Parts: sequence; C-alpha cells; structure tokens
Amino acid sequence: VTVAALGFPRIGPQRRLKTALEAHWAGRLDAAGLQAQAAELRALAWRRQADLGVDHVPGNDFSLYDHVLDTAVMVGAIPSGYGWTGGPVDLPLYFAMARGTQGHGAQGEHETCGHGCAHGAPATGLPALEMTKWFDTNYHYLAPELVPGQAFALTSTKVVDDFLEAKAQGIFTRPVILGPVTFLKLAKSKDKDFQPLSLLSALLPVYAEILQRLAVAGADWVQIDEPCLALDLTDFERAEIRRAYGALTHAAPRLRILLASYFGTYGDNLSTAANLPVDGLHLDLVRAPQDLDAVLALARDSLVLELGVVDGRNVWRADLEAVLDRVEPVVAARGPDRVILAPSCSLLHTPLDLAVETALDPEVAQWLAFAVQKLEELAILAKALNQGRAAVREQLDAASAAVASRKTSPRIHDAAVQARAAAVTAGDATRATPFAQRIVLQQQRLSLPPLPTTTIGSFPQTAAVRAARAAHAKGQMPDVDYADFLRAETARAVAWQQDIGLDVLVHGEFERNDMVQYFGERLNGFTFTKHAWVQSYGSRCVRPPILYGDVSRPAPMTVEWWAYAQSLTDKPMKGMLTGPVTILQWSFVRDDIPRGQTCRQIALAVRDEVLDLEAAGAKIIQIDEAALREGLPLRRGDWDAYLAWAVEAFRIAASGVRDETQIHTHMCYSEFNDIIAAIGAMDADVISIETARSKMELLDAFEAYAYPAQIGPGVYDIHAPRSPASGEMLDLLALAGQRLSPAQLWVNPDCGLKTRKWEEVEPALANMVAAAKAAREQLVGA
Ligand code: THG
Ligand code: ZN
Repeated sequence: VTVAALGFPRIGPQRRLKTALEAHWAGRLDAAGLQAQAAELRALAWRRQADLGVDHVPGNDFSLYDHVLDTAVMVGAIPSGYGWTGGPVDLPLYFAMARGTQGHGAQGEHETCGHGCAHGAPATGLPALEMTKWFDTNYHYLAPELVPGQAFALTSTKVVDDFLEAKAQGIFTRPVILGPVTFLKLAKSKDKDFQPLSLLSALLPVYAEILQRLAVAGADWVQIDEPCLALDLTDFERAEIRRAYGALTHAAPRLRILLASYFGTYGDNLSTAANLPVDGLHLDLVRAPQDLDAVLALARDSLVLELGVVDGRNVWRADLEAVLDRVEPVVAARGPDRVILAPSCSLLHTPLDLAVETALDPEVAQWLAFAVQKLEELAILAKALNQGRAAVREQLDAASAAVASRKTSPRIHDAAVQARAAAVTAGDATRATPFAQRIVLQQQRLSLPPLPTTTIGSFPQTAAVRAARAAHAKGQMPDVDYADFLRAETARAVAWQQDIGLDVLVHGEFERNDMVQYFGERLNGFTFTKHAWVQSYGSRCVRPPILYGDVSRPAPMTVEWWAYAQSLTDKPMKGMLTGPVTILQWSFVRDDIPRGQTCRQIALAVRDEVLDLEAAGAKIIQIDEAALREGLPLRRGDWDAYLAWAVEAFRIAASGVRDETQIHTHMCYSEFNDIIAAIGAMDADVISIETARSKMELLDAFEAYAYPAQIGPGVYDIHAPRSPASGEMLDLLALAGQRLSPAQLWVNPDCGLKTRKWEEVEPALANMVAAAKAAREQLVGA
C-alpha cells in the first residue's frame, strides 16, 4: 500500500506566494525573482511531502495563479484580444488573463464586493478571464474562454518541466493534469449556444502530446483530474469521457493513468469511470463512502484503487481505526499493490500546518489536522496496512483518544443548545402574519417615501480604518482609543448619509473586517487561527473560522454599535447581521453532525441577536445571505434538501420579530432563475440584489415568479471604480419599473461599499438619491 497526496497547499508557509506575487505586481520583484521564489516553494513542498512518507508526490499542482488557467495556457487557449500570436506565454500575458490590466499602466485585480465575494474584471484595459467557484469549494478558478472552431496547440510544457525539476531534486513526482472533459466543461463561450465540449476532438491531440512528452521524460503514473464525474452528466458526456480516455491511453501506453474525481459520488457515472481503460481510479470516500462497495462490485481486478480516506476539505483529525476497518478487507482482497491511500481531494483546500498554530486551545488543537498532519495520518495508515496495526499502536491510540474526546467534550456538546434546536417548530420559522398584512404595518411605522433609498451595509474601509484595526490588534492602540476612533467614523458616516438624503441608514461596519470572523468571534462553538490560510484565488486567501461545537450566543454582538448609530439620527438605522447559511459556508464546520443541524444552531443564535436588536428599537433588521446560492450541492437531486434547511435556517433567524419589524436580506450573486421559489420562501420583507451590471436582466426571475415582497435591485455597480451619473441609475430604475411594480421597489447599490473609496461613493450615492427622487415622479407620480 502506497500513499498519494493529489495536491498540496501552494501558497507556502506564511503565504510566501502571496508576498512574492504582490511584490512582483508592484514592480518590486522581477520575473526571474518571482520564478526563483516559486521554484523554492515547489522544492519545499516536494521535500516536505517526501519526508512525510508520500510515495506519489504530486507534480504540477503548483501554480502562479490558478491551475485551470495553467491548463488553458498548456493547450494554447488564449482568447483573442490579448494580442497573442502563438509561442510561449510570458508572465505579463499570463497575469493579464488572470487579473486584467488597467488602462493607465497599473495592474487591475478582481474586485471583491462588500461581502468578500470575488467578482469579474476591472473596467478599463484588458479584462481578466471570468472567475468562478471551483465546484463547491471556496477556491475560485479562471474560466477558459473558447470560441467555435477554437484551435489548440501545445503552448506550455510546464507539466513536463515541473516533473524534470523535481526529478533533478531526487523526487519522482506524479504529474497532475486537469482532464480534457472537465477543462471543456469549465470553459465559457461568449456564444451562448456553443458547447465547448464539442471541441474535444480538437483538444485531445494536445493532451496526447503532453502525455507522450511525460512518458519520454520518464514519468510512471500521471494523475488526470476529472472532477466533472461528480456532477450530473448526460449520456453524451459520458460517451465523450470514454472516447477521451480511449484515445489518451492509446497515445501513451507506457504511462499509467490515475483518474481522479472528488467532491462527491461517482453515482450514475461510476460504471463509466470504473470501465475506462485507465490504470487507477481515485475515490472520494469522505464525501461518498458508498462508492467503495459500488466500485468493488464493478472494477476489474487489475484496476488500482486510490482510496481518499482523509478529508481534504476539512480540518478534522481522522478516525484511523475506522479507516483501517474499511480498508483492510480491500487490501486483503485486491493486494497491497492495487491500493493507494490518499486524501479525499487535493490538500489545496486545507491550511498547511497545524504545528505553527501555537495559540490554539490545546483541547481543540488535538482534534485538528491540516495538510501536513493529514499526510502524517496517511503514512500511519499505510504502515498499519503494510506491517500490521501493532507497528503504529501508539499513533492509532492517540487518534482514537482524540476521536473519543470529540464525542464527549463539553466544549463541543451543549445539551441546552441541542434541546433548543430539537424543539424548533414550524411556528418558530414562520412570521406571525403574511407579507401582505405586515407590510402595511411596517409602512405605517416607517413612513418612507415610495422607492426608498438605502445602502447594503458597509462603507469604505479606508487606510485609516485598517491602520487603526491593525494597531489595536497589535496592542499598540488601547481599547478606548480604538472605540473612540470607530465611533467617530460611524458618526461621520451617519451624518453624511443624513445630509445627502438617504431614507434608511446604516452604521457603516467600521468595527468589522471579515463579516464571518466578526460573528464567529462572538459566538460559542467557534475558534480562530493565526496562520491557517487557504487560497481563495490568486494571491488572495481566507482564514475560515473553525466551527467545532454547538453554537450559542453568550451576549449581544451588534446591539451597541447599532444603538450608538441610531442615537445620532431620527431616520431608521438598519441592524446588520450575517445570515446562518453564509456563516456556515465560509467556515470549516463540524463533520460529526449534519451541516443542516449546525446551520440551525447558528440560526437560533442569529435569532437571539435579531430579537435583541428589535428590543433595542431597531425597526429594520437586515440578515445577509451572500453565500446562499453558492451552497447549492453539486447534484441537482440534492438541491431540494439543501434549500429546505437553508431557507428554514434563514426563517428561524428572521421570524421571531413582530409584524411591524421589517426584515431585509441581501444576496450578491443574483442568478436566481433556478432557485427563485426558495428565495421567495425565505419570506424576507425586502431583498436587495446585484442587478446593475446585467442591466436589470436578472430581475426576469422575479418577474416570472411574481415575487410577492419588496426588492432593491442594485442600480450602482460597485465593482467598478467609477461613480455612475444619476441619469444612468434612473434608466436602470425605469427598466426595473417595467418588470416590477413601483410599489415593490427600493433604490440601493449592488452590494456593500467596503472595497470602494469615499471619493467614488460620495458622488455615486448623492446621484442615486437624485435618481430615486426623479423616479418617484416618473414611476409613481409622487
Ligand atoms: N470570508 C470568508 N470566506 C469567504 C469570503 C469571506 N469565502 C468566499 C469569498 N468571501 C472569497 N472572497 C475573498 C475576497 C477577498 C479576499 C479573500 C477572499 C481577500 N483576502 C485578504 C488577502 O488575501 O489579502 C486577507 C483578508 C484577511 O486579512 O482576513 O482579499 O469574505 N471567511
Ligand atoms: Zn453583496
């Protein structure tokens, strides 16, 4: 039995890749310097994995930005417009595709909205490729852009160069390549009717050539990732997979191909996968334990099975004895040389090394395993399988003790929280009266004009705000001074909103950095790390909170800031909360209870906060669910179950209030056509969404479904560094008025304004207020 890793965190210790990339983009590190740093990080990762006992050390999993972009470059899929005429792709071109360029020489960057959602390209210069989430992870890849008749040519030999680079260091890697079918399925085309998969025949010769070159270079195994096998596929797509691997195995008969899918079950794609003429098949037994028996029933004896037994998507230590119970019979039946042990997927999605987290509570720390620890676990498992469990008795016992402690620790298990969650009734998740009745009471109480104006929540996080936060975090700024500073910022924002005539105000969220972190730090059941970074895209990383135990709210989290802000104005001040689904999605969460149960616990904690805000006098409370849509499962068949608990969680959070208290929600990515009924079922009084960039086209979903409640379709595209004129926003409002009744409409930007500058925000919002006033006359004659 041997051990494979599938992929290793590429940002390196202390996010060294981020530092190098950003130095390069800022002109402080030249191309050679960047490449040297990258080579050092690769060498470090290979050496580390080899030392940890990995037999199949992955190659080519490193990337300067993104492995899907690397694949596009490998096959010469450079969109016209970047001025490429063939030949090697240099760093400026590579980063232009990754980040775009700005007209005036400065580099662009993917914009992140006020909710930390990663979005498309800058407004001027060359656009970046579109960025999208990698399956159901929090990693974002760059979508290849293909055209009908697209030509492909081997353009980068990175995968071979990388193999030779490792070989020169004495490490024999298993190169990783993104498979041709998944590559095409992830690709986009401007022509909506064009199916990139129709390019498979044109693409396969390039893959054949790269495999032949790897064989010549001396590679033995090559790992080809086809995670599209975890998706719903058509018969045609399955047939194309068979055709692809028939061609590729034929092209390089000396190479052994390990086909890897992960993130879910092979399901109805299993017999396709198990019968491909490849040499090995990877199974994600964490997400799909049932795949083991299914594949054992189907697979020919010679097929090497790679068992993904350690969770590559989460931070928990594995139950090693339980894994051995499952794997020993497989090894006995098929032979040790036909079994490889691995994480469930690439370790790209886990933080690098728990050992550097010296400040963690030791009880929590003993439950955790990051990438390095997961490879240690696999080495222990392999030793147990090769030499018997007695050879690693001590390590197995330690793992079992950690598992046992997680089952019983009072830090995790809170009977009161569990009883409360179990006692939730349909009534707890239902407002007392239907929208049509409560909106009347809300309007009486709020007495807002038609087309009321508001913003989504955050105001610019200026250099001064960030500097104060950093100084406070380092202990250089006393608590009282920091609080004074935040109060002054808040007061300024409130006064300014009042001056420009906004109807419903926000406090600006200057006290928050990452919204999930802000709430997690104030809830029981969460812990935080100092260094546990995970790549989000390019040089950008997140440090997700670790949700380890039953969740409850020991004390109000936002009421003081809200009350201070409300004390400064007679206009309604919104209470601003992050919703349970978004907190869940952006954290590492428990694997010992279902996600839906954890989500319900968070929902109850948020409900407590909602009720405290209401009791303090808040007339409007906004509960943002930026990540509701991105939580959708990979398979359509699982959508309903997810939406049921996700929507219920929102309703539990929102439904404790009186009729006259108005509940708002906000979602960033607003393509709701396929889930509009679930959006309606959330039963929010007002939803604000991102619609400016699509020129209100995204509202079609709300029109088709006859959405009953009120909507604020964004009229100000906050992702671009410009301030729209009021006429532009008035036009958008008119478009919205064609699709929805004016009585339903609110006027607001697309998202929070945290990433913008005051110089942009000030004129833009003043123009927005002017547009709303004009629209009131045009649309409602008020
Ligand atoms: N918070 C958390 N998870 C998330 C998001 C979030 N996952 C999905 C989505 N938002 C990802 N989007 C981003 C946007 C910006 C950045 C990272 C992910 C970013 N990060 C800073 C960096 O890398 O320099 C570090 C931020 C920090 O100091 O915490 O810019 O919003 N939990
Ligand atoms: Zn948003």
